[in-house]
Amino acid sequence: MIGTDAARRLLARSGERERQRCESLAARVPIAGGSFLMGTDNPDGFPADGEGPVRAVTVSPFACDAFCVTGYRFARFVAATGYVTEAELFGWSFVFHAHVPEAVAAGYEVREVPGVSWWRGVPGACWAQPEGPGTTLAGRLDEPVAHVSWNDAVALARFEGGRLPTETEWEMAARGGLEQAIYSWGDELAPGGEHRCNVWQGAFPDRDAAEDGYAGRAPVDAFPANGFGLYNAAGNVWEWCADWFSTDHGPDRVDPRGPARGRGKVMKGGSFLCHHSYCNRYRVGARTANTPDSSTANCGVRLVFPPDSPGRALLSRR
Ligand SMILES: [Ca+2]
Repeated sequence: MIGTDAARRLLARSGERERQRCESLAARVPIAGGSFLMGTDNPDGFPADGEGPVRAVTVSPFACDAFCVTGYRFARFVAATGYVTEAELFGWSFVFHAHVPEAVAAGYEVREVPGVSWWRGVPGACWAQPEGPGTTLAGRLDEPVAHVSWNDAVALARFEGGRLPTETEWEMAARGGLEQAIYSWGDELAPGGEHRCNVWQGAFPDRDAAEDGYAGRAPVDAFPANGFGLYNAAGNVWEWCADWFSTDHGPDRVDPRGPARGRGKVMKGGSFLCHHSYCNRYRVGARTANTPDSSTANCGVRLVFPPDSPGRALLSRR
């Protein structure tokens, strides 16, 4: 278990500049609400995921984290509450195979995952030890926290007075005011040759060319914001949503909240492991799911808050 003291030590070791930077990465942006066209019928997508049909949905106003929750922010939560994540309770989490340090592979019973050759079940991997025992968030507290389950994300939200976004809220915020664009910045993955998100380049899963500058998680502000001020709504880490996953979107078109029950919770946004050849789910209409107690190295969270909640002012950036 990481515990309160270790989280406090992690925070204490960070320098003043890093602390100030990470504090600024807790900013929120207002989302005015209104109607938008949700989902996609794009044939390059995954219709079996329930990406479509495109439907007009109305959303009430809310405030949204401009950035995914950082390791710093999660450390503050643990330092204040002593919260123990499910990865810690289970004793392991999923780490990308190429990111498992040799010392961890040699010293611990790292498990291969049948049918998913790029994941390893790594003992001790958790939010504060992202690649297993001996690894740390020191010096990278500005990366999105990972290895948090849906249940962990809900606990964090309760502590902060927020909640997880519904899938509809997430998608509206991620679209940034663009109607039916493929990505949260437009229709081109890399307009003018400029990378706009942290995904995979090269031959998956063996060689990450990291042409976007990052192999693994990038700082939460690594690329320009979308039209509503959200950073990294595509790629980097998947983001948990409140809804149970279903491919049947039901009749509700005003603040829909998904089905009453299910097996997996919706995740949006794609991750640093997504690649156009096999998983182009960094498209804003794409979606997937995982069970609420699952944790991986490529899933984090972005919270939402009441529309008039006092958030930290968004600093002028780039
Ligand atoms: Ca990358």
